[in-house]
Amino acid sequence: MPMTFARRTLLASAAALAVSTVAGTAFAEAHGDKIQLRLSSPASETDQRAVALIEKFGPAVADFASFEPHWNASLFAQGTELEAIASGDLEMSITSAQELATFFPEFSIFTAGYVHQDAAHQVAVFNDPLMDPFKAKAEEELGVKLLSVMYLGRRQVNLRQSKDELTVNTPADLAGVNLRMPGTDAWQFLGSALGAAPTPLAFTEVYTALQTGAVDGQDNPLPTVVDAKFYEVTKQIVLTSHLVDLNYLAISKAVWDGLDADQQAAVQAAADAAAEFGRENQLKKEADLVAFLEEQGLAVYEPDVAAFRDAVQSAYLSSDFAASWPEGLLEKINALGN
Ligand code: KDO
Repeated sequence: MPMTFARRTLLASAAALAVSTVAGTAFAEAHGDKIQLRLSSPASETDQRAVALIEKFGPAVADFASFEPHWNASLFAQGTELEAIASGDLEMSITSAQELATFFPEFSIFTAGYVHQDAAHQVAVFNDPLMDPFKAKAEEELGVKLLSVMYLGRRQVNLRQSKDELTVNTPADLAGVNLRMPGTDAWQFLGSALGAAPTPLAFTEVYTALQTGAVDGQDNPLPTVVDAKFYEVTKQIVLTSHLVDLNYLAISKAVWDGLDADQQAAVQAAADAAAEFGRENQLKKEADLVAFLEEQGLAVYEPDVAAFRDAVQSAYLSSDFAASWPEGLLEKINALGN
């Protein structure tokens, strides 16, 4: 997975920008303007990460910042937000390890199936010193500061076919299944590791693709399946729990550096409070939604999860991704879990 020339150039200009825009931020403040914090995300405004940011983050920084979220990828397309922050066109995003891995391949360790064990493990990993070099690299080379880890949930396989047409027990049962995965190498690899034929597609196009049969299925946590109404156009959910998925709440390093110490402390506290609030709500929804989905007529069942775990883990360990993981890091991550 060599980094493209364009991405290397972007990294170089992001590092320069991180220095040059600090003065711009200070200028806005000196004129009594609030600091503009635009956030772009493909999430809907009813997604629990969005609700948490709207209710907990924005109000907590309102004295000095104007938090302006843009949902449903209405400001920047999914996967382009980091570039937008790096080039000074956006202040915040809810980014993913998969997106960061397109710049820094070692982030792929956090995209590997069956590595994170649960929401608490994600937090322990994010707050552990093992994350420091990852955070430093994103700040220094991309101009993006990772503030907090947000819980998206356990990703499950969600298919158009009924269980009678296709019952999934092991990865072999997904052979030939055209599974939509988000559009980066790390996501596509996960789809293949599950045994499926992955197709890249932006999140905002998934509903229509399922409705028209352009894809056979998609993977996301249950709260997303419900929030995005994918249950209206699918018939089964296979509880593979193949990725305990996270997103990072990210802010431009240049904007961060333009804040004074009290403002930085307020932004950090607001980010942590929003992440915690969103995590609690998402966990509650995850626990409650099986019943709702069954009421909607979907079959929801567990496959042979051990078979999926074995196949996915061995696919990663023999991949180019694993070759980019720092020595001993997987063991350290595992040791922070149960
Ligand atoms: C998705 O595209 O399936 C995904 O779940 C990937 C996540 O990293 C994140 O971008 C998420 O979409 C969006 O926030 C929409 O929920």
